[in-house]
Amino acid sequence: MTLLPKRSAAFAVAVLILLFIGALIPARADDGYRLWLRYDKLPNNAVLRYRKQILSMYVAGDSATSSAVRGELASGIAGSLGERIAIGRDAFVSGELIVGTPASSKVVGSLHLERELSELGDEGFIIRTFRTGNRSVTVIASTSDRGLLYGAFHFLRLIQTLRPIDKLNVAERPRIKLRLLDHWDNADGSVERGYAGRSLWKWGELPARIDPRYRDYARANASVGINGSVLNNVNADAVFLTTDYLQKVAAIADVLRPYGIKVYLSARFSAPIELGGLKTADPLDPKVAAWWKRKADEIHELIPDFGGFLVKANSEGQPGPRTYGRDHVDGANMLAAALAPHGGVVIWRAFVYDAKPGYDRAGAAYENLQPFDGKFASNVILQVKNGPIDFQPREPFHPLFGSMPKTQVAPEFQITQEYMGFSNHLVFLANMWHEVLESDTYARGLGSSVAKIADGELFGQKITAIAGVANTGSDRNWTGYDMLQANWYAFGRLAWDPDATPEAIADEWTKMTLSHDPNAIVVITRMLLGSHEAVVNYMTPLGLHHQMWGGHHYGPAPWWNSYDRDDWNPTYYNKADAGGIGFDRTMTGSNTVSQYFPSVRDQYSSLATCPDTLLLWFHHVKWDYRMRTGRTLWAELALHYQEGVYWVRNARRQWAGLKGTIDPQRYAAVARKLAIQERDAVWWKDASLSYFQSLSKMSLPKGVEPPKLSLEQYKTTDLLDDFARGKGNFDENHKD
Ligand code: BDP
Repeated sequence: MTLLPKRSAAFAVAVLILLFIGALIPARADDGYRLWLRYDKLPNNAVLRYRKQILSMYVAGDSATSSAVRGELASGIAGSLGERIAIGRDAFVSGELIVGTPASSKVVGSLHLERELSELGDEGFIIRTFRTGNRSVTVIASTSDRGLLYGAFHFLRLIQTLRPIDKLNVAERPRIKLRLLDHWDNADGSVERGYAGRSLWKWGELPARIDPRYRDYARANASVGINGSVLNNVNADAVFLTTDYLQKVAAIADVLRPYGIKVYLSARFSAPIELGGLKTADPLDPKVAAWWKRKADEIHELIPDFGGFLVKANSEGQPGPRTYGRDHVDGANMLAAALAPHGGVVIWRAFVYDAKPGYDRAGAAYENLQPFDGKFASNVILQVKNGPIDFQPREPFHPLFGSMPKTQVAPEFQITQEYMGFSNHLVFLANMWHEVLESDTYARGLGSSVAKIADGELFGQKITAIAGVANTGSDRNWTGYDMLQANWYAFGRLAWDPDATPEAIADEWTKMTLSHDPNAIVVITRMLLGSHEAVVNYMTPLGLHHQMWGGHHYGPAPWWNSYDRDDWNPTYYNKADAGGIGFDRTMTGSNTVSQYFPSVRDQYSSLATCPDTLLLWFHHVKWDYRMRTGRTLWAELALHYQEGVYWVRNARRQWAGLKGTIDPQRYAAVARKLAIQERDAVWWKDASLSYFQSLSKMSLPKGVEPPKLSLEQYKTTDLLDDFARGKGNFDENHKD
């Protein structure tokens, strides 16, 4: 036996120790920055399978988008397979991955794909395996470089989720044309309803310095097909329309452009007064229209592919055409005329509600906008929130979907969790959005889903759109909570295909972002898929809505009645008293239910057919009303709250079982968040039940844990404390 010299022996021991440690730590610490585009080396068997399929790669074209595609595929494949990939020759050589348009690539040009590709549009793509004899190549083809970009990300997703790639035959096109992220970011770097740090846009240093993060933001969006970003808050500051700011916006647009993303701005309707020195912003005043026209020209000079304006008008104190005695159509069409020569659009929000005696806020947007169906210019889109009140944990679909067949109606979802525990609670929103998108409006009889309205299938609108209010910020992991990256991802996937299932999205995201461990995948996807129902249960079960603490909207406050505007008070929505609880929106109440098409209206109107999930949305029900289960409404309500709490407790336990299969940094971060969520879920249940019990005077059913504090304590304690803000001593704050 040869003895190693002393130094090499020590070295060998050190290596062995490192290897041993390496074997114990499943994955190195991960701060979440890379989102679902991690490109870490795949399990060995997958590497072996994929390697012979991707021996070389050829990406045709020399546009900025083609080099983005080249860079992404090179790093994605190299990372996943653990070795660099050879540069290809655009030839039928075995194992070559060829990416190009019929015009830019010899091989793609020879395959006669033109007809098929043109049917998929300029964002669609084909990924297909072609064989001659024993040679096979994989082709990613599109009519445009943008289509290639989406194809490349699709291909990378197949690898990251360990799907077979030896017999590919994929043809995809996005169902919705404008797939937008709305940022509610302010010029001072703050983000309205943002829970992930500061704004991504560093206005102070733009346009001179370009934060490298903008590019990673663009990559993430492109990877899920998002093709537009509205950079600033709907409560808009006119400063964004100054030349100074437009130059900054142009610098961001330059970074996003290669990734197929256009920039849009929220426009303050009174900007002609604030910036132009005019006396009015009356849309019918020729000077006002001329000012906007000049502004649109200036913007397009700087940003030739500028997307357009998003406008919150005459809503929550914002100026709008009605400020000057005009209507929504006057306002929207005037702006649309300024943008039309440049191909820009106006996205007009339907979130308009004015309190008046005896009114029902749930019906306000319909009353305000529906009469204008067919009157908007062809480049105006009406952006309609779901739901009819305001991004609540559960609402029925908005009655404007289906009732404006001659208008381009676009759904607006909220990715940031203003009403669902900020960036503290795990809520996979794909389930909620899917529920809305699949809802049948009956606008043209059975099968008239919101999805078919959004994608233009039902009414044939030319411009279709969908928007999500972003949950991104300057936090290293982008969304403040690693698990909530899933909602950014899911929004993009549903915008691309509104019929995509939450199950498929959860599965993809988990494999790409967190783990390939089979048990971890089962546990995490189950957590994701159950999370929305859980939050509905512990916050607003059985159709309750708008029960949150005023201002920040974090904790529960069903007793809250101190706002002058009644429709900002939770008591206005729960209408709880000694007799019962719920908002009667049927004929005997506000009759807002009549805004729906007859089949839906009838279903919701009748206590016998209204689903339990929307019961208290449409009906005021006695506490001792017998539910389908045979239990009283009171007992059912209490058990739903409890169910939500049980779910979170169980999720915590399940997560604890994953220790060692998830990298330690994200494992610990998620565990902390789940601890906050459990504390909050218990609080929501206890505070809500304490208040409702003070009215129902009924005792809690078996199985429901009694509240620990008095109603007075819940009323005077703000749940948004240091613990919820992630400050203070975690262990002291939370003992189990
Ligand atoms: C409400 C938010 C408020 C937004 C408003 C809107 O509380 O911050 O400005 O929606 O969408 O939910 O305009």
